[in-house]
This record gives sequence, C-alpha cells and structure tokens, in this order.
Amino acid sequence: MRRIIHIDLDAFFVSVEQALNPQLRGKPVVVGGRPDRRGVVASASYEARTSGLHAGMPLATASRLCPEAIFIEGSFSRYRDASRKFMTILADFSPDLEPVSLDEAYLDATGFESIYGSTHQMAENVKQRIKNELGLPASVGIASGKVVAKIAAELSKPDGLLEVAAGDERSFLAPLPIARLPGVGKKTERILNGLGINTIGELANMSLSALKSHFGAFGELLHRYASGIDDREVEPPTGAKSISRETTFGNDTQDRSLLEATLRYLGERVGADLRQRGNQARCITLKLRYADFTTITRRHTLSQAADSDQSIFDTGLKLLKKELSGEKRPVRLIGIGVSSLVEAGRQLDMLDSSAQRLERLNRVIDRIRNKYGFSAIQTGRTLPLKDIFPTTDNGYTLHTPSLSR
Ligand code: TTP
Ligand code: MG
Repeated sequence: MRRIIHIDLDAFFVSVEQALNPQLRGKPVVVGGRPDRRGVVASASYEARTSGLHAGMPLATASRLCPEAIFIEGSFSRYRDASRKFMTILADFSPDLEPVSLDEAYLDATGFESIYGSTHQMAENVKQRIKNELGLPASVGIASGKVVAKIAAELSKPDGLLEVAAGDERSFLAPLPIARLPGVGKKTERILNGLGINTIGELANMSLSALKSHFGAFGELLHRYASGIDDREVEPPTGAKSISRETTFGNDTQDRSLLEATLRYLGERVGADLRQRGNQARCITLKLRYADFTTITRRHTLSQAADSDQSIFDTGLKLLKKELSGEKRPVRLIGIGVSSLVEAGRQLDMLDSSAQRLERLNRVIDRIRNKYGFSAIQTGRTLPLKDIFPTTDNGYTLHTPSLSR
C-alpha cells in the first residue's frame, strides 16, 4: 500500500524571519514590504491571518485591517537557504523526494513503516527535525496519493499532522468545497457551481460522461481526484535522480543463492546505467517484498560515492544478509537502487588504486556489453541465473526493470 507524505512549511517567509528574530514570534507579521509601498503580502503569520490578512492582499489593505502588524521587506536569499536545508532534511528520510516549491515537497514513504514504527511516526520525526534544526513549523499530510496528502496537510495547518487511512480517501474529501481540489481554479469552480456541484463528494458522484462533456479529458482527471484516486508517482526533479531495478519472482523464494544472484544481476544493470550517465552514487537501497506483501527498503550511505558493480552489490548483499537473518517469510520481489548521485570524475582523484582498478574493469565490461549485449559477460555470481534471464518460461519472471528518473 502506498504512503505518500506531503510537507508544507507554515507561513514560510514569516517563519524564517521569526526563527532569526525571536522578537517577531507570536506576533502579527507580514513579509512583503512596507505598507506605504505598493505591493502585496507574500506571507502573513497566523496571528495576522486572524485579522483576515492573506497572501496576495495589497499591503495598504493589510495595514488597515491589522494596524499593529509588523511589516518586513524580507530577503529571498534567506528563504532560499532555509529551503535548501529543509530539502536536505527531507532527503534523509526517503530517496524518493519531489520538491514542489521552496517550502513544499512530497516524500514516498511506502515500505518505511517498519523503520519508524509507522508512517505517522516517520512524519512526526520529519516535523521534529525541521523544528529542531531550522526552527520552522511544518504541516504534514499522509495518504495513499498526492492529492489527498496535500489537502490533508492544508487542513492540518498550522503545525499539524493529518493521516488519511487507506480506503478513507473518498469520504475524507466528500464534504470539502471543490476549490480545495488541485486543478480546480476559478473558472472550473464557476462552471461546477452552475451545475449545482459545490462539494468534492458531489463532484465524485457526477457521471464520468457528464464531466467529460463539460471538461473533456480534464473531466476524467477531476473524477479520479474527486474519488480520491491518484496514482502519480513521487518524481525526483530532473537532475537529482535515482536508478533502480527490481524483479518479482514467479514463485516466492527462500533460496539464498537465487536471491543473491538476482541481486547481483540487478546491481550490475543499475551499475551499468549509473556509469552510462556518468554518475556515481552515495546511497544504496535494497528493496524486498515478502510473500505476505510486506515491503521493506533498507538503505546504506557510502562514505564515498561509487559506481562499480562491486560496491553496489557488496552493499546490497550486506543489507540483504542483515534483513534476512532470522527471516522466515519467502521473498516475492527483490530490488536494488542507487540515489544521492554525483557527477563521476569529481571524486576520481580521491579514489585509492584498488578502487581505480575496479573502475577500469567496469568500464571494460561496459564496453563489451555495449557491443555484444548485456549477457555477453556473466560474472561468477550471476551464473546461477544463466537459465533464468532473460528467458521467462521456467517459473521466474523478469519484470520490466523500473528506471526512475
Ligand atoms: P505558501 O506555502 O503558499 O504560504 P505560506 O508558507 O506563507 O503559508 P502556509 O503554507 O502556512 O499557508 O507559500 C510559501 C511561500 O511562498 C510564502 O511564505 C511566501 C511565498 N509566496 C509569495 O511570495 N507570494 C504568494 O502569493 C504566495 C502564495 C506565496
Ligand atoms: Mg507554506
């Protein structure tokens, strides 16, 4: 079951100012400029919001509604720095991180329950670190998809945490006004109101054909979102990437040598992709799904970025051995991924000579494989798989390797 976390910092620009200057805390504060200037409110503290202030409001109006408010010019470089630190904290929790704006991001927390006890606890830890290290309040929503997670975070503000249990998405959304739904702007809202549709529940109950006739393909999306269905992946921004491959076995297995050989094979594919892109990775993640569908991921951060098949496999194998010690459940799926990518070459001169030898060896292997195909070279440890890949007629299925950007 997917668990998506949405995090949005509260009154971001104002909170950064309040973290730096304790005298501003607990007071109505506006970032945007002096009230005698033209311009609008960029961010208003929650104390100022009780007087009706909000982003986008002309500064003069804000000052009339709340004369005691403190108006600050603000400094974008401070907010950019805070934003970078915020994203760095989030990246420690999951390699699947999608920053949406300076103060907002999604994390894919699927499979992390066992590490933190629950997704709820993981979200608490995220909030705590942001509070402790940056002095900023954050609101967090947890759900099976992005739309519901984002709305949950909004409703929990300020300093909130709201989880929508799997299966409750539709009933959670039903009473909310349609304007809460991402994608519903002023125009869509007007048309829907004209049709007598005011809540997301009423929207979800509209027939798909009626929605399509009014909004075309967008109508279908509206219908899905209103019903709490949203399969969109958490996508790391282009540039900061991760690469992963995974395989579901046709028959669940406890055969250690098969698991290790499969891991080796997948690790080699990941390594080849990594080198092809000219990247090295610091983070190696093992993924296992057991026969009962429990999914776990285990992560290890290397002291130095690497791109050799050996480093990827050795790390993956250590994680695998640790995870499987005392484990009785058969394994349904195994996967390995790398993240925290850096440009190769940056660190090359720091590598010791044995690492350099591995580098060279891997490059030779890549050249041969590029010319003659991936299976032209079988390393010792993948030999047990010789009969398995790429054929699929012997009980084992090689699923399309997932390559996440
Ligand atoms: P938001 O997250 O929309 O607003 P916020 O963080 O101030 O308040 P909250 O999330 O608690 O409702 O935007 C983040 C920052 O982006 C905000 O602090 C200032 C900036 N911003 C503008 O400069 N202009 C705007 O119109 C909006 C909406 C935000
Ligand atoms: Mg915010």
